[in-house]
Amino acid sequence: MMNSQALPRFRAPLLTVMSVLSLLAAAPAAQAHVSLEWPAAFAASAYKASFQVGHGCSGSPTREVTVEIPPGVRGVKPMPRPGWSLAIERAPLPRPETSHGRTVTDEVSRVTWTANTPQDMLQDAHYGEFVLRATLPAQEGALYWPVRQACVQGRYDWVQVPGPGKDAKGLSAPAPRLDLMPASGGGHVH
Ligand SMILES: [Cu+2]
Repeated sequence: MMNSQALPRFRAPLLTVMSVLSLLAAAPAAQAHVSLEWPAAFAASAYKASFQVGHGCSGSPTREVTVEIPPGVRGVKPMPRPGWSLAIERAPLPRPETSHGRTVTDEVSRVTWTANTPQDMLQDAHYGEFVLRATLPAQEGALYWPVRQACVQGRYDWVQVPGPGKDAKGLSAPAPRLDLMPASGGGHVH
């Protein structure tokens, strides 16, 4: 006989695993344009955001990629790329926060990778990843990461966000989307 008290506890992780699997199954459709390698994560967890760039601008090589950090994302650390310069912009927080016993008043708001020379640029025939690490907000739901891709000729601004209750179908330049699922419990994250 099944213990009725154990059931809800058992059910939640199962649903979570299933929703992760269904999101992962849906991922290949989003691999054109710029998308996140892992499109789902737990709220309030440490997350490695890997932005996948699959093509240039109508054949022109990519020379710069900028990621705008969504509200509530903390502790952003971008991964350097050989041959590319990193620029990190910070902005004041709405109100000061405490992290590791220290008061924090600003946070990374934008990260830009720029190719140092034409040889370092990402050719249209090649595939590239632009990576950062951060702590995700505690609020579950969709989190959009606007990305701007500049090429030698032309650019794409992957910044479109679907309206409430709509999906990204029909958007020509959707912003990469991360689905935050309910946090798996407390814990200390960096
Ligand atoms: Cu595309």
